[in-house]
Amino acid sequence: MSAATPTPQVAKRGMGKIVAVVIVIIIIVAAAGLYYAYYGMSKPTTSTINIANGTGTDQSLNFNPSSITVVIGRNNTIQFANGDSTLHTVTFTSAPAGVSLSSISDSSLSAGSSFTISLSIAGTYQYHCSIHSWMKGTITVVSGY
Ligand SMILES: [Cu+2]
Repeated sequence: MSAATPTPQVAKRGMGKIVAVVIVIIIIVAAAGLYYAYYGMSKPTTSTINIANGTGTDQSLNFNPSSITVVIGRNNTIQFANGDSTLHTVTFTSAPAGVSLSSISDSSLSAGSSFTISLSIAGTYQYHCSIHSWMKGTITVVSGY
């Protein structure tokens, strides 16, 4: 009679350890999920529009990409990077109501330099380089999901 008593207690201690391990695993998975939700998906990133070397003389080249869609709060900070050996401009010709075209344009983007804008009003933006007539681009800004 008395010898049978210890067996259930040992089994209970074993279960307690398994439950503890499962809880720790759940906490680790939840923490990893939160980490990726915050840093992996929500962290805003910059969209880059490149001007490749030679764009100022080769009419088959253009702003790259010449057409992009960005999402407010996610990637609506846009950097224009002049990788060419000559001066370009980023001159906006149309934008949604309330946006000042001159405030988002750069009339003198020198070789090797870049400039950055943030477009926070949804709509279609069109721009070109005032020096090279074949250089034209469109940016579509949409609301975050
Ligand atoms: Cu140009």
